[in-house]
Amino acid sequence: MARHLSDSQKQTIAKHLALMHKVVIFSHQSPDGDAVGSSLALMHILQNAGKQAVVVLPDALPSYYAYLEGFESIVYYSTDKEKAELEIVAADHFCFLDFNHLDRMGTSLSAFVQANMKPSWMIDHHQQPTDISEVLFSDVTFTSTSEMVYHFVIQNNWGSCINLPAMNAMYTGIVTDTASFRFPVVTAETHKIVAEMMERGLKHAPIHQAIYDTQTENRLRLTGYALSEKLVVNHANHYAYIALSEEELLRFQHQPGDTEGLVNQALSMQGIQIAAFFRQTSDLTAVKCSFRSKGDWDVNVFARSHWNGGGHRNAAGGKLVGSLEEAIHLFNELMQ
Ligand SMILES: [Mn+2]
Repeated sequence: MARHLSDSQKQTIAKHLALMHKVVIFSHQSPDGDAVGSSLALMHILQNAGKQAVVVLPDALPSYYAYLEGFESIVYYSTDKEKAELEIVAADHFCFLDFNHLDRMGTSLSAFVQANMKPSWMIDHHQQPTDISEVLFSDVTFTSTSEMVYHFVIQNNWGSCINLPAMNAMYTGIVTDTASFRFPVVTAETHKIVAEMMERGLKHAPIHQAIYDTQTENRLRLTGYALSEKLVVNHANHYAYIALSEEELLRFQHQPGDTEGLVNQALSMQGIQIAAFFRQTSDLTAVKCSFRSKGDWDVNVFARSHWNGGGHRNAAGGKLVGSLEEAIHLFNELMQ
């Protein structure tokens, strides 16, 4: 772990930069604000450095990220596989942002990338990275991959390539991964970076508004339903969870991102140390899970050990093949 790139890493990066013409930037499944923010930021910066760059994501993003410049240029493997594969084959360099196992892109995209591997950079702040890239910039002490992209660019002296679209994207990643600067991982340096971006013209208020004040009526009602009807609390063992079936999600015409943050609401209750959110996948074969904790309770280990997932100490996710009832049963059993 290092907050700084080594001299040999910088030399490798400079060598790559001299050779690269066409770059594909990847992030993880169910992309969030940091996934899209770090990816679009690096795309803009590489484009300003005279490179062709495109972002390929495994599946759809919440539509409220449409304010980000370059949003419309993103290629989604789930709906535009052919175009994504053409970009992958034609590229001479890959960047992997905000994830550290190729599996996090899904089995099929991961296999295609591996079969067409190029020199690559991996920039990420999750635990236990795989060492598959020529340049691995991995450090769990950063708030977000977006903050790491800023350091990566400054440490390689391409600061002049950071334009307003790149700053909007990086700020989005920092804000969403820190729940608006509230998590312990936020440092004075995080605020200094934001201050520097504001001096260079970043306007923060419209970004908060676009992310947090543009909920649809359906999303707000789904939140209300989940909290009043579906929240299960075990006060004795200090945990709470919400589980939603596909039928319930359809009733509220669920869109990607609509259930984001529900798990944090469960955790916000007095006396609750661990919160979970479960939702059935649309094909009904599996359950997606999110876990949050307060203090030392390590949900990364919990998600890795039992839920085919991982993440950070206080925020992690996973996926279980099986029914919603099976997931809830397992969770209750593990929490005893
Ligand atoms: Mn992140």
